[in-house]
Amino acid sequence: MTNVKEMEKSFYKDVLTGLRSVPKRLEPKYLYDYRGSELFEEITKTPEYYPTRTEMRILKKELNSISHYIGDDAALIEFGSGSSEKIKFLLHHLKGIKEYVAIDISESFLLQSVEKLKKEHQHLYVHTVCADYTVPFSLPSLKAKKKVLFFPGSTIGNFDKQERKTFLNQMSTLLTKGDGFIIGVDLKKDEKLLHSAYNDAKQVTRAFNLNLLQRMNRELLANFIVENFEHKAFYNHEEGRVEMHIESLKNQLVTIGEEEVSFQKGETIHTESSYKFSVQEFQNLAKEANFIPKKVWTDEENLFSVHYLEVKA
Ligand code: AVI
Repeated sequence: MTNVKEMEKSFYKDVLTGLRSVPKRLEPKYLYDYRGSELFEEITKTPEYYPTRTEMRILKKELNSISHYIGDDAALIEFGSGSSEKIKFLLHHLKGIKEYVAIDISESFLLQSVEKLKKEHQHLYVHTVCADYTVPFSLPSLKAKKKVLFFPGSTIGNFDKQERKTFLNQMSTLLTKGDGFIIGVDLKKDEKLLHSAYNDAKQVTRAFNLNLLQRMNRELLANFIVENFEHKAFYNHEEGRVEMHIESLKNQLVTIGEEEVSFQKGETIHTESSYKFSVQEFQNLAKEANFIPKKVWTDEENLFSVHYLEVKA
C-alpha cells in the first residue's frame, strides 16, 4: 500500500515531470483532492453526464440477476468511493453482502463517507483502505466466503492501454477461483452526447478540471492564475476516448515550489482520458487478464454496460 505522505511527495515530483514533458500531462488521479472529489460528485448530478445515472438505472433494473451472481455470503470490495448512491443501494438491497471494503485515494473523503455507511448498516463488517489502487496493495483479511470486487463508474476508462491491462491483472491476483468482479464500462456512442457530457452547461466539469491548478497552488505553493487557463474537452475518434485538457490562454511563466514552468499560448496540459469501449472490446480485455465474462447488463439505449466477470483460477 502507498502511504499518504509518500503520495504528497510524489505529487510534486509528478507535477514537475508532467509539466516538463512534451506534450504536458498530469495523471488523472490528481484531480481528486477533497474539493475535486466533491466536484466530481456534482458532475454526476448534471443532466449531461449520463454515465452515473445510467449505471444506477442498470443496477436497479437488474438487482435480482446481480444478487444471483453475488451469492449469499460475499464481501463487496469497492474501489474509489464509499459515498455513492450505487454502493448504498447495493448494500441496502443485497442481503448476501456480509462485508464491505471501501478503498479510496482520498483519506478524508473515504473516512467521512464510510462513517455514515457504518451507522446505516450496523451488522455489516466495514473496512477502509486508503490506497492508490493503480499500484499493488493487499486486502485486509476477510470473513466472507466469496470476494466480489466492485469498480463502478467506468473509471477503468481513465486508464491508458498498459494501465488497464496491469489493473485487470492485479485485480485477478486479489481473487481466487470463483470470486467475482462487477465493473461498469462506458460504451462507444454518438460524439455529440459525449461532448456535452464533458462540457456541461453549468460548467461543473470545467471547475473540476481547473481545480487541479488550484490544488497545485494550495499544496505545492504554485502561482497559477486560473483565469489565464481554460477547460477543453473533446472526443478523439482515433483513440476512442474523450480527452480533457487545461489550455494556456497566453504565454506565461508559472512558479511551482522553487521551480519555474513556461506555457505557450494554446499549449495544453492533458489531464484525463476517458476511453469508451464496445462490449466485445471490454470482454476481450477481461479474458486476457484471467477473467471469464459471465454476464453483461446494459440500458435500452446502449449507453453504458455493467459486467460480471469471474476469475478463472
Ligand atoms: C471518474 N471517471 C470515470 C470520470 C469520466 O467520465 O471519465 C471522470 C470525469 N471527468 C470528467 N467528467 C467526469
